[in-house]
Amino acid sequence: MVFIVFMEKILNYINGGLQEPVCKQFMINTSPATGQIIGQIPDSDAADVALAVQAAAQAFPHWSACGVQERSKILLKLADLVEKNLDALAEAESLDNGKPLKLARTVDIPRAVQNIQFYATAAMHLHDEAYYTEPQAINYTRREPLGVVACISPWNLPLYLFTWKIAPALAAGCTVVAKPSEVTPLTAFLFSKLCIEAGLPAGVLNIVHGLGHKAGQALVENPDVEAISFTGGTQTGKKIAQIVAPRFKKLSLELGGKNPNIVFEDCDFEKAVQGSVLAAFSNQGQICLCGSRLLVQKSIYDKFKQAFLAKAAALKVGNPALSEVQVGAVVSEGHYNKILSCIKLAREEGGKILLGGGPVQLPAPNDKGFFIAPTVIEGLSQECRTNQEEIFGPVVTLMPFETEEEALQYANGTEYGLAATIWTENLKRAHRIAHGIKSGIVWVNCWLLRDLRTPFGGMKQSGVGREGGFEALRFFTEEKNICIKL
Ligand code: TXE
Repeated sequence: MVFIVFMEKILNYINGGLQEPVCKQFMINTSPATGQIIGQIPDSDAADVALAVQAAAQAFPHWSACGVQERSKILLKLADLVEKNLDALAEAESLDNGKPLKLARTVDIPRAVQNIQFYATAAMHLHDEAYYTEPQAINYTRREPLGVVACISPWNLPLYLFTWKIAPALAAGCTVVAKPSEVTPLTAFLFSKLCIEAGLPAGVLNIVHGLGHKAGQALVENPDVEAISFTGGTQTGKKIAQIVAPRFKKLSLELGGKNPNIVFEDCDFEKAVQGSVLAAFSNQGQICLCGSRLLVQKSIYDKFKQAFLAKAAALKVGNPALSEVQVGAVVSEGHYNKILSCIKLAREEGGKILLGGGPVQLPAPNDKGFFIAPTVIEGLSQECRTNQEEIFGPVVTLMPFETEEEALQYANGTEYGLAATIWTENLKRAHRIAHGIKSGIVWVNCWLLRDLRTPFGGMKQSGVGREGGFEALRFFTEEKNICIKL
């Protein structure tokens, strides 16, 4: 299949076919790197969600009962098709999101392939428990797929996070209604065409495009949806939790972060600088795992600051299509304005801008794009809003600390608890700090090194539940214990 991504009229994927929304209303989709219109997005509402949920409910008995091998075979075929279309999908992702094409080609799309392959095979290894209740009974526990589930994904890693949710749900035997972000709907649409090509039975996966408060909320509220797997902002997560709590739906929330990146004086200096730049500015800082608070031990603070600034200043901001570009456009005009207002706030709070601090003006065809220079700020207190609130852009703060206790106090001093990175060559210190940090993920001397078998998720306001490995398969299934009297 050859995709033509320019001026794409996106359609919903419901019951195995592509269709316009019931209301026939569309929104425009723009490329953040040029400001140009690149297509139309269905403005779906509760009527489309109802059709999708109905299709998923009809598909559930067969899909859940056909056996894990059958599901695995189709999912692996789908993974192959995504791999075959890697270039076109990467181009679409870069066009839609503003991220460097190279990043989409080497990270986003390959990871989407891995997500599907991983869960297509992992599901075959999910085992049940059995207990011999001597001498009178045998108990065995069956994990049953939940039914119709909702997967709601964000715009920062569109196909990567979309497949990270739907793959375990489908592999576990659930049928899915998915809502990709309205900001970056393109690759999910192209993916729906690949589902048709792969022979995924009608209704097993349904993709409804539209606004969060409209299509998304209708999906969350739908009484026939058994569980919600959501990745996005903490405020949206709270709203969803309020809706589903009285309905006792299962809920997995992957939310924001304000992650500390802690550099000790005994680190491997070059690796720490290199890794910290990557953690700060990858994907324009729009990854919930980005290290946006750089905590550096006082004895090496000045040396580290100079080296970090030099590396960050050398990052090439520009047209995402060019292979030498490392920082592309941020995702939308709204988000661009949000990030700029955060930088303004940092100034008002007394922050000193060491690097960047505003937009980058590029020549045509990117003169109307949303580019922000990698920005480094120092001189702010731990308690100020800039150090407490998620900015989700290419903006980091630098803070010195003296002792381990102080580093831990700063690291844990926000309402978030998603990820942390520690740079030290002292193994005992690495363990001590890793154990003291309240976050779901801790990286030592690396960042974003992922093994899909490991639990992934946040503490505190960063979320509820864990994705990854068998955790996700357990989320999409429910135990039933069967006790047989001998
Ligand atoms: O996310 P939203 P937004 C953070 C980041 C960003 C902020 C807001 O700080 O600045 O969140 O981003 C759907 N019912 N992250 O506004 O709105 C929406 O359509 C059901 C962190 O773009 O949370 C989209 O599909 N669904 C992050 C998805 O939720 C609703 C990734 C996420 O959108 C809904 C992105 C509703 N009421 C942003 N409202 C991460 N953790 O990786 C919205 N949606």
